[in-house]
Amino acid sequence: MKLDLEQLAHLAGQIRRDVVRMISAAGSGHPGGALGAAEIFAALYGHEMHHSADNITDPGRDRFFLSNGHICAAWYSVLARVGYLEPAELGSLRKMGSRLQGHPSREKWPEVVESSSGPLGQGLSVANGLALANTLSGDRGRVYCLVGDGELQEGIIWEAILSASHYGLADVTLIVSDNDLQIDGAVSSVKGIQPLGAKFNSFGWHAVEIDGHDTEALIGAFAEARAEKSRPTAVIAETVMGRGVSFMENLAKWHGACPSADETAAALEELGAAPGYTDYPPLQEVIR
Ligand SMILES: Cc1ncc(C[n+]2csc(CCOP(=O)(O)OP(=O)(O)O)c2C)c(N)n1
Repeated sequence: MKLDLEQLAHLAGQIRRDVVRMISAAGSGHPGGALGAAEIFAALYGHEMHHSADNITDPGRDRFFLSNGHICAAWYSVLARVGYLEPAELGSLRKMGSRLQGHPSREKWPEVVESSSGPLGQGLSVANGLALANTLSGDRGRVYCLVGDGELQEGIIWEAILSASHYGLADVTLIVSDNDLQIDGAVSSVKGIQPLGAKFNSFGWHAVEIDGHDTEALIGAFAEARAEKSRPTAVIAETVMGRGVSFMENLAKWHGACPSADETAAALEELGAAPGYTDYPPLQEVIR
């Protein structure tokens, strides 16, 4: 799927509206990081990754790991928008028995969720393992892993960062949603992790630092990663928690809070929802 920049902007907008509606309907969830990653998901699934909803388990497909599992509302939304599930199913987020658990569950959705996530820091280790297996088997799908910057405060992930460069896993692209906020406030005040670019470079990675809301820059960074043949690439994407909803932007409170009915209506209006917007429109109406 190769959507153009205008279509990707529509897709990112729809992801944001879905995120707000899904979390509001569920009564709980994590809107801040999900809203901040809308362009990342749009660029990955709408342009960069080799994948098809018509052949979900194609062994040569590119793989995606959502290591910061709490922002899964945005992931489920983009999956719906590119054909992996009916948009109406998005309304089942966090419901008993749903495939769309509050943190991605491989048990509930094995064809899509490569590894369950929620406990932070683990995704890159599994992604590395898959990339290594791909290298050994000659099956050359690329591997993408998304993490939050607060997640980089976990020790395990730095071991995985070392492993990826040690094994020369050039097919691994790690995307950091770098919003300087986590559950307890500013990442820089809880436990600083900067300068990230210099850290990744010194750990043997190719680091690219971009505006994570600039879809063209994301596409360019992914192309750079694809051209890199000996080192893994870290795309350090500067993002804004709650992006697109003014009263949520840059506030750690919205890491994991559910908007009230009034806040939901205000957020949807700000995100460009049509008056009386109640359903989950199909893809054709989103990327027209
Ligand atoms: C191992 C582990 N420790 C703590 C938590 C609790 N926790 C959930 S999200 C979060 C903050 C993550 O921050 P960040 O990755 O920056 O995500 P954002 O707030 O930007 O969505 C924490 C500490 C967890 N899920 N796993």
